[in-house]
Amino acid sequence: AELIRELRDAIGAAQFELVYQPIVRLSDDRLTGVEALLRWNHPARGLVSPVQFIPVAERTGQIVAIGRWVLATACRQAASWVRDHPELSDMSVGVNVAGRQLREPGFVAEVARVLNETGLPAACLTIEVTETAVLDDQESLDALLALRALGVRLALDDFGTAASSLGLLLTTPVTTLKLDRSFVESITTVGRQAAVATAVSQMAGALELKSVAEGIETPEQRDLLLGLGYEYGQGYLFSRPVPAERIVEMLERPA
Ligand code: G
Ligand code: G
Ligand code: MN
Ligand code: NA
Repeated sequence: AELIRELRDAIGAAQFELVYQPIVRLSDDRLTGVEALLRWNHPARGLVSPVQFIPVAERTGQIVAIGRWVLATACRQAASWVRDHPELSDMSVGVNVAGRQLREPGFVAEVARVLNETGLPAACLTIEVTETAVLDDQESLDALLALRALGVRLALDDFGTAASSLGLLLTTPVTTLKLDRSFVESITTVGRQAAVATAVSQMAGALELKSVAEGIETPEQRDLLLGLGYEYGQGYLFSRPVPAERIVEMLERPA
């Protein structure tokens, strides 16, 4: 209950912050995008993980206000990167969106308004939803179709961890699959993880979707996933989530 009250005050008190984790092209480690990740600097508790407060905010509906702030902040930031680095016209910023936000009436209109106000090209925004967030309902599907019609990209996050994965590929207009890091963690050439990772990348290829492998921590994992057909990767090997200023440095001094 205390957390709920504190969450209510957190936006006004500017206690939220976004960090950005690079998404790189695996063939050359070049930055091709970032994922925005929310951090809560609580005055007394210190840094509170989204794992702790996002589920609470979803239950209370506070996720809608928090999500609005995340979307506007990430788009404003990305618009400035794209403006200052014209070579970045293909880059995208990934914004995580909870099921409750997606189904909120007016969510698509808000995305359209934020793109318009910040001047961020629609293709430079990737809305990341988990398989479980996209319930098998008309509201979710309508929202995804409308976002896609705006030109926004759609990523299925944590792909492979929920029961409904495959059906969603047929019913939703996703553009990107993000292979969950549980498949990457202990991947070896001969193991079961590699078999699943291969199947996912082949499916992505056949459906003309981008494939991103998450949670890459070692060069061995990178090489293996590249060999299995993954074009993009994300993980501590390339960079932890970092403040916006660090992304600017990476952009201005490419690897
Ligand atoms: O960055 P970290 O590993 O702490 O993120 C933990 C979880 O919180 C991840 O599943 C991530 O998708 C989720 N998360 C991070 N930022 C946001 C956000 O802005 N909105 C939503 N809905 N989830 C987020
Ligand atoms: O669910 P989602 O994919 O949005 O979660 C992103 C989370 O994964 C963030 O909290 C981020 O800090 C975490 N993460 C990113 N890269 C790595 C990695 O290489 N290893 C591990 N263990 N976690 C990672
Ligand atoms: Mn994500
Ligand atoms: Na994930």
